[in-house]
Amino acid sequence: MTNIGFLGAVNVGKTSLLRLFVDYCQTNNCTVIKSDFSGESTAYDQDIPITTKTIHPNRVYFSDTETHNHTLFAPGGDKERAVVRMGIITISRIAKQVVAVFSLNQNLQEQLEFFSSVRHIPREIYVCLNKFDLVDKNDGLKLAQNWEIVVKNYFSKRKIKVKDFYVTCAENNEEYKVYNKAAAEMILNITKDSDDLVMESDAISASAAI
Ligand SMILES: Nc1nc2c(ncn2[C@@H]2O[C@H](COP(=O)(O)OP(=O)(O)OP(=O)(O)O)[C@@H](O)[C@H]2O)c(=O)[nH]1
Ligand SMILES: [Mg+2]
Repeated sequence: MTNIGFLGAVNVGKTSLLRLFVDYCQTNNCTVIKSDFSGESTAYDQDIPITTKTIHPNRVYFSDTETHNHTLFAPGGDKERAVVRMGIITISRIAKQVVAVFSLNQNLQEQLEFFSSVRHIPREIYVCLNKFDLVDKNDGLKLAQNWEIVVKNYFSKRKIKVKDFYVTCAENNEEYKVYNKAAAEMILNITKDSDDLVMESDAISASAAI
């Protein structure tokens, strides 16, 4: 079984990517065994929900196309809150595969600072440049290419290799369907890289744990 973690600064779209993956599994060749989004907290303004924020890591336990089971975790990105920070530390330690998520319409340096505060990161990771829809009309692909260089350099200084970059849109959007699909397929590609298989009994106990 593989534990996969989405790590990234606040609001970059980690939870949205997780939800998108659940939707994708419903129409494709993978099965969601259990999902838990109870870590999400909603902020209200006069009874009207305005934003949501992840407090405890959200998770999806799923079976891939070859019926190997995996758990995908998305902790919150607000490292200033102790309880959220605890989730980041825990997931960064238990995840065998990490996807570093960036939002193309937020400050890049601040997002890199988030990773500087995460001590334990696997030697090889994947990077997802999300919210492409918000920058597309402003030479978005060029921006993504420039970010790839900066992000790759940042991680290589920490002796971490970026195995692959994915440009994604986690917001369901007809116009960006191909980028939505890329986001979901990224997860399945990553699981293929893992040769750590699950025994049936492990699957049942992990399922019971979430
Ligand atoms: N336009 C657009 N909006 C997005 C995209 N991904 C996420 N969002 C929006 O960005 C906001 C934050 O998304 P979340 O998925 O909650 O971000 P997060 O990284 O999980 O946030 P924390 O867990 O609190 O750090 C929400 O309003 C989403 O609807 C995207 O690709 N495009
Ligand atoms: Mg979240």
